[in-house]
Parts: sequence; structure tokens; C-alpha cells
Amino acid sequence: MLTDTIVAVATPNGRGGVGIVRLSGPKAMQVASKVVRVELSNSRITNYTDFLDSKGDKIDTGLVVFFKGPNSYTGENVIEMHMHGNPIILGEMVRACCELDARLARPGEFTERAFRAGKINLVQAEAVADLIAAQSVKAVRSAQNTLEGHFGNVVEKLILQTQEIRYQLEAAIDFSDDVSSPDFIPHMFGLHKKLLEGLKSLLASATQGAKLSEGFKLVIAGPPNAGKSMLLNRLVQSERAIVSSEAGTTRDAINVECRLRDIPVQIIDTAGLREDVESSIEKEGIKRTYAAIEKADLVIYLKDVTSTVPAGRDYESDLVTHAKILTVFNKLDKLPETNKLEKNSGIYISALSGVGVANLEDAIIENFDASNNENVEFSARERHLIALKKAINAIDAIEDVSFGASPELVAEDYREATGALQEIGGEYSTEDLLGDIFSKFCIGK
Ligand SMILES: Nc1nc2c(ncn2[C@@H]2O[C@H](COP(=O)(O)OP(=O)(O)OP(=O)(O)O)[C@@H](O)[C@H]2O)c(=O)[nH]1
Ligand SMILES: [Mg+2]
Repeated sequence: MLTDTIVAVATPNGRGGVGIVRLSGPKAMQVASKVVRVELSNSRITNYTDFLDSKGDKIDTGLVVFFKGPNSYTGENVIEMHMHGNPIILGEMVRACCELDARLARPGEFTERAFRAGKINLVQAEAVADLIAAQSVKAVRSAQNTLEGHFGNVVEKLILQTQEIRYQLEAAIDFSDDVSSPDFIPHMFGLHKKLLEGLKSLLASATQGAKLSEGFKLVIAGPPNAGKSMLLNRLVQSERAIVSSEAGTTRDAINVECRLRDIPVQIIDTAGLREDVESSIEKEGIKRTYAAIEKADLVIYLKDVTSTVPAGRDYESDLVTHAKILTVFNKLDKLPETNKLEKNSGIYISALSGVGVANLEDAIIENFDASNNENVEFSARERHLIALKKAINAIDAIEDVSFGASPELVAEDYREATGALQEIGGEYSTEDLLGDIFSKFCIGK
């Protein structure tokens, strides 16, 4: 219920110089008037005050700021209490507000209220979460751009273009002379091509933006005992996975988020691929390996350079994935120095000694095409990519003659494209989608 008044600690859990409790809703003023000792009539003015609990006993001293709705983050009356950054003090204040007339906010509820009040669209709400979660300066900048509306504005322009084509088409259908005029088809097809170009270019930059906020998926696959887990540990510089000479050590896929050369990457170590597996756990592990490979942005297929007899089948050639596969030979340290490997193609490393791993990192970054990240314009999410692809698919197959031959069908395709684009900004979003997006926020945001 949006008529509730909500309260939460807005600063991270832990101790610090300042901790902030935030109140928002129709009764925010009423609740605050009982827990501070100053008048809260002037918006955006800071006042020094004692903070009190619900019985009037002093909890702390600090600063209070009143933001009069609609000129506040949520659009409602908002009160921020800047207290000493101790979770006990902040907890006492939250409890006091709840004993008066507020309730504890759900994750993301302040931002959800900003969205519902029309202060920001859904893309901007998501950008708030991405901004808080951003792991690099580039990710911060791109989330800020999205928050400022850069991404949403491009989507908005494309929606207008899509609607414009549909309106012109519908008008022409109503006056059928227009459809048969010689200029009609080239004119409409010109607009169509321009729109498609715009959609595809937005998809390309949004894809880079999504990678920057959600991270590239790098899957390490290969036969058992190739050293996949040791390579994972080497790349993330911590002993995350068990390494052992027993074949079939890794069962479940191990997912580690890290940064390679300042780029967020999810590295996924997987169960070794082999046939004739007895254990049902390992079988399930191998199933998960294939599932991870399917979703990968890049696959490292790791082999033991010393294994002359390939253990069973070589699976590399039948991996099903859109991703590029990098063949990497491990355990270079075990080869005699005289062995001239450079003549063969592939990347040679020793996960044990670290030799060649820097080269491998270069190759990984190059293959992510992360250099494009230099110019990432804005943050984006998987959900936006799906909607953009839906819009493109709706109109991609339209040919120039279709505008004259079946204008009604073309108009319908355009209607579908518009709907898909409108999903991005959340104009017609479902409660499920909103629940899904805001539940991933932290409390207090
Ligand atoms: N000499 C040498 N040994 C290595 C190297 N990398 C891994 N090993 C050894 O190879 C064995 C297997 O390593 P793991 O990392 O567990 O191999 P894995 O590919 O994860 O194996 P599974 O999880 O069973 O599929 C261990 O005994 C490691 O110590 C390397 O670069 N050089
Ligand atoms: Mg392993």
C-alpha cells in the first residue's frame, strides 16, 4: 500500500561517522515531529536536534532534513535523520518510528515509490540499483548516464519513430489513394530502414552496457584433471575451488565474480567432461557444465598439454554455444624446455606456476570485445536486450513492397514493436516484473 509511511536505515549496515534513517509517506511529518525537537516546516533546511524514542527519551543528537513532497526522492514528504553511525542507535530510531505510525520499508521501496509517482521510469529505477552495485568507474559512469535518462531518451525517440510510421501507414490505409502513390513505398521504407538502424545500434550499445553491469560470463570447461579449478583459483587469486589429482573433483559449477583488468567477469569452473560416468552427482555436474557453456560469453576449453592419449572423446568440437571457444593448453611446466610449442596454435599456460596466464587474460579481454567498454554510453540489463530484440524481430522481415501490398499487417508488426519498446520504460509493466526488479534492491533505497 502506497499510503503507508515507511522507514528504513539508508546507510550500509555497520559503523561509521554518520548513519541515516529515512522516513517517507503521508504521515512522515507526524511521526518525525515526535522523534525530533525542531519544527519541520522549511523544506531542505538542515536543523540540529535531539532524537527521541517513542516515549520521548533521548536516543542521540544529529541533523534532520525535511523534503516536502513532491520535491523529494519518492515524491512524498521525506524526512532524513542524520545520526551517529551506530547500528544500535539507528535501530532504535527505526523502532521508534514503527511504534509511532510507520512500518519498515521493503527492499527498494523508496525507489519504487519514485517510479510509481512518475519521478523516474523503470530504466532509471534499475540504474539506481546498478549505480549502487557498480564495480568499476566505468560502470558507475554508465549507470549515472542511464539514471540521467540517456538510455531512456533513445528508447523514447525510437518509440516515437515507431508510432509515427504506424500513424502514417494507418492514415494511408484510410485514404487508399496514398498507398498506391509512387512515392509512398520508398518514403515509408526509408523511415523503416532508419528506425531499424536505430534499434540495432541501440541494441549493440545496450549489450555492452549490460555486460558492464552484469559481467561477462567466462566458462572454464574441458576434460577432468586438466587443471580447470587451479586456473579459476589463479585467475581470481584465491583458493575458491578444490584442486585434486582425482579426476572428477568438481561437481557443481562454481561461480566466482571478479574483475579482470577492471572488467567485471563471472568465472564459472565446471565439472570435467567425460563419458562413462558412474556417479549420478557427476552426471548432474556434467549436465550443468553444458548448461553453463550455452549461456557463456566466452568458453576456455582447457586441456592437459602432456596428455598424449586423449581421455575418451574430445568434446570441444561439439560444444553447443554462441560463445567463442578459446583452446588453452595447461601444465606447460611439465614439458621439457626443448619442446617447441610456439609453432602450434593455441594458448599455453601453467596454472601452477602462472606462466602464460597474463597472455591468457589478454586473450580473454580481447575476446570479450571489452575494448568497446571504453565508450559504453549507459548501463542496461538483460531485460532491455530482450525487449529490443523483440522490437527488432517484429519488424525486421518487413520488405519494401509489404508497405503497398499488406499495409494492415505491417501496421500490426509496428504495433508489436511499439509494445516491446514500451516495456523497457515500464509504461505497461506487470506487478510481477516490478516485484522482481525492486526486490533485488537493498533496504533503505
Ligand atoms: N604440474 C602442473 N599440475 C597442474 C597444473 N594445473 C593443475 N595441475 C594439477 O592437476 C590436477 C588436477 O587439477 P584440478 O584443477 O583439480 O583439475 P580440474 O580440471 O578442475 O579437474 P576436475 O574438477 O576433476 O574436472 C591437480 O593435481 C593439480 O595440482 C599445472 O599447471 N601444472
Ligand atoms: Mg575441478
